[in-house]
Amino acid sequence: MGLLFIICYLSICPAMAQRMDNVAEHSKYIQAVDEYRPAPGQYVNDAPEYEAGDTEDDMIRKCTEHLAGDYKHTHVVALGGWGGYITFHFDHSIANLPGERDFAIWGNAYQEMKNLVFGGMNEAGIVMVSKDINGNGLPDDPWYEISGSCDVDSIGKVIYGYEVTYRQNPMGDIPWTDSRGDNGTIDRNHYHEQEYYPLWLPDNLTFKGTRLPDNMWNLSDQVDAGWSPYYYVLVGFRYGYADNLPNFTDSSDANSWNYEGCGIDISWAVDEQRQPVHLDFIDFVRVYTGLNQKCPQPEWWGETSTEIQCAEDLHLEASLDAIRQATGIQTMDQGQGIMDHGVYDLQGRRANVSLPNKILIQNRKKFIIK
Ligand SMILES: [Ca+2]
Ligand SMILES: [Ca+2]
Ligand SMILES: [Ca+2]
Repeated sequence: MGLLFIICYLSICPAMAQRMDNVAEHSKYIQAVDEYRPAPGQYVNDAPEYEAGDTEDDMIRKCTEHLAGDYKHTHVVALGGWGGYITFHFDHSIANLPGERDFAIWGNAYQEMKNLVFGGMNEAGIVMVSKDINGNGLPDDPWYEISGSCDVDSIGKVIYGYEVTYRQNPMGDIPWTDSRGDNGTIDRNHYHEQEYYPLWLPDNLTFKGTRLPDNMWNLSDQVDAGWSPYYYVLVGFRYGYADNLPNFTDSSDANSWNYEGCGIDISWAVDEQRQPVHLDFIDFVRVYTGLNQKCPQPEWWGETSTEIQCAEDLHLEASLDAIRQATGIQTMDQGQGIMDHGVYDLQGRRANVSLPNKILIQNRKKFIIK
């Protein structure tokens, strides 16, 4: 136990401490994107735009330019068909507050205008969370899926351990095969003339995860054919996904944030056996398209693809307070009343108080100098 504690102490705490200062210096919004691997789709290579010669790192940087910051200054990023994903982080660890939603992901879902169903353009993305256990700032630690409402509302209809592989077919429909022996295509349309296969990624892209039950209903016979000859809707799921429910509870009120519908409680995280896991903090969030379906009309909206625009910590101050309590480390400015005597490093050696970003000890209290 003692050794474990020391390992945890050395690996987790410095990373947390470096991501924590004063509230004013922190943002509740996405700081940067770590990974971007969309599946093929009509918005891929376009949101964000691929330019000749772009590498995967270039596309990740463009995603950061789209998604970092507040809602007014961010732009939609498309994840393409089933399985396509993005991973991002904040400038601090997000705490899991008991009984509360902890972060929200904003997309472009909306309520269909005839109010025939709950939702209408809901392209649910499955959310995953991860904690930077090894403290290296990279998303290379265990991942846990957020168990959304389909797990309880659609028992027997959710496909776990699903897998899809996409093949290149330049400027043509993109073929896919799945782990159940089915196959299909992501179809081209004349609204989007660019290549649909992510041009910076290799052929045979394979994605693994959970497939949510198809949510597309054909309600064409319920609307006036003069208004629209066909009317397809994507019905919303109750909670626990991205790009599933509208960002606002009242579409005419830009302050009516839909925290209930778009918020995620870290306590919903489950392991591969779908058993709850306890996470006190998370450092990385991943979102992948959870639906594998397309609208059959060639002139309609094609494949279902999750889009996200923004994400935020719903309780920034509480996250920072929780980090302070968890680490017991105070962040100090240079010259903030630290006397240059009786200061030690973690190995118990006399230390120079001007050492930046090192955990030091004085009077049995840990602190870190910025
Ligand atoms: Ca929570
Ligand atoms: Ca890591
Ligand atoms: Ca969408």
